[in-house]
Amino acid sequence: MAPRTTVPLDFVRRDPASMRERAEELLADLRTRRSVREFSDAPVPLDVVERCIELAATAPSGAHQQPWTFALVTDPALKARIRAAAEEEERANYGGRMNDEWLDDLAPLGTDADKPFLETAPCLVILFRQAWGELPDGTRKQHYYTQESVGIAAGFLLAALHRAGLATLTHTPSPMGFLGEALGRPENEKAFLLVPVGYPAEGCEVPDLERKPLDEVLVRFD
Ligand code: IYR
Repeated sequence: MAPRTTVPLDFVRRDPASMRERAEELLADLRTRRSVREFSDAPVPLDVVERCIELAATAPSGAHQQPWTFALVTDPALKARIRAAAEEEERANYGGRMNDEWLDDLAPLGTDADKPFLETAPCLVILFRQAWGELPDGTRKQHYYTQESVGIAAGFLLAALHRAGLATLTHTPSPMGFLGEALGRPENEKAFLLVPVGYPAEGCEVPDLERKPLDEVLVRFD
C-alpha cells in the first residue's frame, strides 16, 4: 500500500466582510456568463487558455486520480473535420433521434444541426474522461467517480475562462466517439465535453433566459 504522508494546509482564514465581498464579486461576474454560439474568429491568447486548463486540473477527483485529459485544438483543418463529424451526428439527432418533447425543449435556445462555431471559434477545448488508467505493465487500473470528477473540472474550466475574459459554449455533440478518433486518443479516454473558446462575435445575441432564484434551488435544514 502507498504510504500516507501529510503537509500543512495552505488556507487563508478571512473575516466575514471580506468573505462577503469576495463571494459577491464572483457571483456578479459569473452571473454574466452565458453560453455563446456566435463566435468571432479573432485569435485569443493561448497562454491564458492553458492557464485556465491548469486551473481546471486543480479540481478534486476520485482517489485523486485526476482522470482527465484536455485537448486544445486550434488547427483549422482539424476544426473543420470536427465540425463535419459533429454536424453529421447532429443531423441524425435533429432529424429523428431526439423526440418531439426534446426538440420542443430546445426551441427557446434556437439550436440546430449547423455548428459553424466549431470552425469560427479560434480554439476548441475537448475534455476527455479517463474511464480507466494504465499501469506500467499495460494492465488496466480502475478509476473512480470519473463522471463526477471530470464534471467538476469542466465547471472550473468554464468559470476560469469566463473570469479571464473568454466566452465558452458547453457543446455535447452526441454520440461523441468521433472526437477520440479525430484526435487519436487512446481507448480509455472518452470524450466528455467540447468547449469552443473565443470572443463573442460583434453584436452577438443570446437567448433571453432567467436563472432560478435562490429560494427555488436551496432547501435549508437549520
Ligand atoms: N447536442 C445537440 C442538441 C442539444 C441538446 C441540449 I439538452 C442542449 O441544451 C443544446 C443542444 C446540439 O448541440 O445541438
